[in-house]
Amino acid sequence: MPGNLFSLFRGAIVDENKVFIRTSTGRTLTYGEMVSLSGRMANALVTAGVKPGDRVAVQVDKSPEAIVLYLACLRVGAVYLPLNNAYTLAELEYFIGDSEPKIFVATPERAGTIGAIAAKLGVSMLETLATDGTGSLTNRARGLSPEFADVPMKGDELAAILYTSGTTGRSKGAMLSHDNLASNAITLKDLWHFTSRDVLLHALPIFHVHGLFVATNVMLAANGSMIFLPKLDPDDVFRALPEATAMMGVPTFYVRLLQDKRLCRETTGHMRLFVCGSAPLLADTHREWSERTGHAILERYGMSETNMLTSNPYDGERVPGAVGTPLPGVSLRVVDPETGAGVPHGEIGMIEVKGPNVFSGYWRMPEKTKAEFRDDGFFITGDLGRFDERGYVCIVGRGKDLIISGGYNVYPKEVETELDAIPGVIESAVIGIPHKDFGEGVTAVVVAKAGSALNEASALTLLRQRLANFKLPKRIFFVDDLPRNTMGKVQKNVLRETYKNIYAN
Ligand code: MLC
Ligand code: AMP
Repeated sequence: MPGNLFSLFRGAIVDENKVFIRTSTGRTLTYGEMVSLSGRMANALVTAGVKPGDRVAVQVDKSPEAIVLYLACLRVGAVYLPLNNAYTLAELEYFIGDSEPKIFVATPERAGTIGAIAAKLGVSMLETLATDGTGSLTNRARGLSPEFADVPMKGDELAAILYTSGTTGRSKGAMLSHDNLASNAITLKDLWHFTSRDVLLHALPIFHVHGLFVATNVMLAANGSMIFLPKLDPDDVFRALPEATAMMGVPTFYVRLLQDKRLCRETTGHMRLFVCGSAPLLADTHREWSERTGHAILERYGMSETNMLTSNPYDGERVPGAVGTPLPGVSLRVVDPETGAGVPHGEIGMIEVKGPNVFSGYWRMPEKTKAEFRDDGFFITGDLGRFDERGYVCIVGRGKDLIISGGYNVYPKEVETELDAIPGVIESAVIGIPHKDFGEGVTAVVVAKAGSALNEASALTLLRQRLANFKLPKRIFFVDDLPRNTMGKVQKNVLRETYKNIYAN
């Protein structure tokens, strides 16, 4: 492994003049410019007092400079901490308090409000970065030298922290090392045949594993190019397809593009690979995509804590409804969730994993870390699956109370806690209901006090101030009682059955 991950990316550059990122507005950043700008930005971070191990929290819009900031953090040895730009101030307050960043980088529009919270929590530095690359951070970097001696890192030192929500409602920071990220970048580049001739159509957000560590790191390791779209806009996608060779997306991308008449063999004729992950891809969507385009989507499986774990083959059968075989170097076993003993081949159990890609633990949560690792070092994913007759892994459900909506994780407990805090609410239950666009739709069932004037609209208005938009229930139903079993536990399965068809059309 390369020590500092940046040295892997630098070593992969065969052509400095090659475009690394081109935006939908036509701005470009070459590999040579990426190296010099990240050097300047690394110098800017150091002059701002950032030291190896310091956290750099970032909530900005998608831009080439945001990626450069990530790379500058690697070069400095700082810990990059990207935050979803849908997070509310209430959510940010928790992340800032928990991670204690040295510096917070925000969009110019949010700098005022975030600055006030950050200052209250002891973060002395606030910098800005806008989508067009302007802002106090790039101003600071402009006059500085492009030369920067990358800080040597031990492979197990931290490169990034990714917050993922938890079953208790408290988000946990997954600590990822330089080696964790390097191993996946190298493996996936090779497995999916990425080279410097590739152009990746990149419409994902860059604050999660998929858009940052899978898409961007793989392209960096391949010295390939990316077309950066701010979001999944079908018009932008069809404009970019003739120049692209590959795309990575969540199932909602594929579901939405299938609804577009332009999707056919001709419009996808320049592509060599479509990758999907972050949520289950329906076998029907896989089949329909093959029929319309002639391309079999390559589905893979991973998570924030582990990066990628399995993949369907590049050459070979890509099976609808299966996530493929464990990546080289990854050990994956299926066990009885209670005892931890292996289940017979083909039977369903808890998926546990081990490998160079697996994180070292949750930031400042040793108890949580201990609870989610077995004594022999295997990480308990919380996903239920089985091996099929080909040796492919099939994910059949989750042992964790988690909803995945449009590729984003939503833990019911977090939404329930916010609902229960609303005056007039006695209790609530939040469930995921099949949704044709988002895969699962966050749905709340609420018991209100007699005479309360609370309704769906007023509850949503209150929630909107507290929770990121993708966590908001698509529907809230008011009932007299929640169904309970003899132990007094809410029967979410009964609720799921009651509301199962509400998003069918
Ligand atoms: C947006 N909205 C969502 C949503 N995204 N609602 C539920 N789930 C989502 N994921 C809501 C907004 O609140 C808004 O509601 C309305 O939809 C339109 O907002 P938008 O911003 O225009 O959304 P859109 O561009 O349509 O985005 C949908 C999406 C996007 C699915 C394209 O969410 C997306 O890019 N998801 C990818 C997430 C991702 O990268 N996951 C990877 C995690 S890593 P209103 O009411 O305000 O109109 C991981 C590991 C791994 O999981 O294995 O990869
Ligand atoms: P996150 O914590 O956001 O990284 O989400 C990780 C979770 O997404 C995993 O634990 C799985 O439940 C789910 N996931 C990722 N990829 C797939 C896939 N291809 N099929 C089914 N679930 C997936």
